[in-house]
Amino acid sequence: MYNPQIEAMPRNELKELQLERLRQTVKRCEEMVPFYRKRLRDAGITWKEITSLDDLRRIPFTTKDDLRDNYPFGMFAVPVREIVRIHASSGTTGVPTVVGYTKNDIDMWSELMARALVAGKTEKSDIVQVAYGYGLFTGGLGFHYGVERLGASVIPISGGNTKRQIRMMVDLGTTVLCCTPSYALYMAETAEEMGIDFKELKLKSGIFGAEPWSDRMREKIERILNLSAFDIYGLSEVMGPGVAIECEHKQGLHIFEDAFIPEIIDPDTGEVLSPGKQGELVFTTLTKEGMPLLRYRTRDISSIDEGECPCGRTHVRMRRVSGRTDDMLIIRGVNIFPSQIESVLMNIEGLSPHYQLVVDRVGGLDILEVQVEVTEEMFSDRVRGLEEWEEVIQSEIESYLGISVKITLVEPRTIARSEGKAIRIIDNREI
Ligand code: DLL
Repeated sequence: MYNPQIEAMPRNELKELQLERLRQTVKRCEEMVPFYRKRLRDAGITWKEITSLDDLRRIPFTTKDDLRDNYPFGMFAVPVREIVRIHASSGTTGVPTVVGYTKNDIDMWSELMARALVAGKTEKSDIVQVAYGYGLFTGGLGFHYGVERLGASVIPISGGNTKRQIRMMVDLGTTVLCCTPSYALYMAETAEEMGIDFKELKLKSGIFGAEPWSDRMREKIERILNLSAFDIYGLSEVMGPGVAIECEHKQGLHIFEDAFIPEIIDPDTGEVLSPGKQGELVFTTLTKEGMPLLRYRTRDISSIDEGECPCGRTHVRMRRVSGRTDDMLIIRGVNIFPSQIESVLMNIEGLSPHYQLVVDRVGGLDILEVQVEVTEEMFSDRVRGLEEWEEVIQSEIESYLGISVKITLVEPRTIARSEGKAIRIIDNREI
């Protein structure tokens, strides 16, 4: 379903298409969504004045709080009777965010997901196991419709029941696995316990996303699961999975620019940053009817690469998301993302990929504890005892981050496994 007419479109044509779609989207927002009508009026702009893509900057940002304030249907740009599907994100802070899709939205989403699957080396002849959760979460159904659109065979197994996942993989000859990277690792561990070697399975591709993961984690997953792993990005507010995906070169994720305009901003000032600079990702949707969004602040940290990609796709790439502005830990003044610690851990040969960060405040001082599970290699290491292992991990992390951390080796299997998004941080500090 690779669509060269769109994915390899010359950039000037792509920009014309974006401008036309942007005008239509702003018009729709202005006419159909009271929230946007007021926002745009207050900012002194109307869709008629959008004559170049640069005019986008005149439009105010939309935030998660705006969606919460308009819960449940206030951001919809069509009457509810035209909405054919509703998803919601659980929202860690209480109020969920609701997203509505028209029939055309589902159609476009399916097409983008089919394109994403092709970028992740999936073909019509493949058997695709969708182990993302089905339900209000967009992962399961988003992938499901994409696989059907592509014409491959989908196993809609959803998340959980890990032994059955492995059985199905063996019995049905799954060739493409779709789940979170942390769940993929959990599956690997379960398969080992079941005496099943991934080298004997037919898996060739894995399409993993919904949470940050590092290149080191990718290497580990590729080695253990014996497949080629692709990073897929998306968020429910903007659509779901399929906003961006890596191609075979794995040098960033191509953003489907016929459907979304990406920007990178300084999260503190809102200033738009130039290509290559790291900041917060912002998206404007270009085709959505049910819930179009103008300059939605994702809180995800990334940067944009406008360089050419040898795959031939002309759509820009975003760097892998390193974390969220709200996941950033500030420990004694130093900003730390869990993914940075993950990269250091994954660089140390023989370590377990299961880790957790615990933050505490003792006597006014923030303490960052990194819990890592002991592995067989550590137990049987004749050169280094466990204490020395702790010291090695500690000095690697400290030299990378520049702050002191506490390392705790914990028994195997004590860090909770995830069948969906992994929880990496336990913050015990009182706010
Ligand atoms: O996680 C959609 C999705 C499903 C994407 C399946 C990929 C695969 P939400 O539950 O709304 O939607 O969570 C969105 O998850 O803002 C990021 O912080 C994070 N996220 C998603 N994909 C990635 C990724 C789905 N590849 C939030 N790398 C986003 C890092 C990711 N973080």
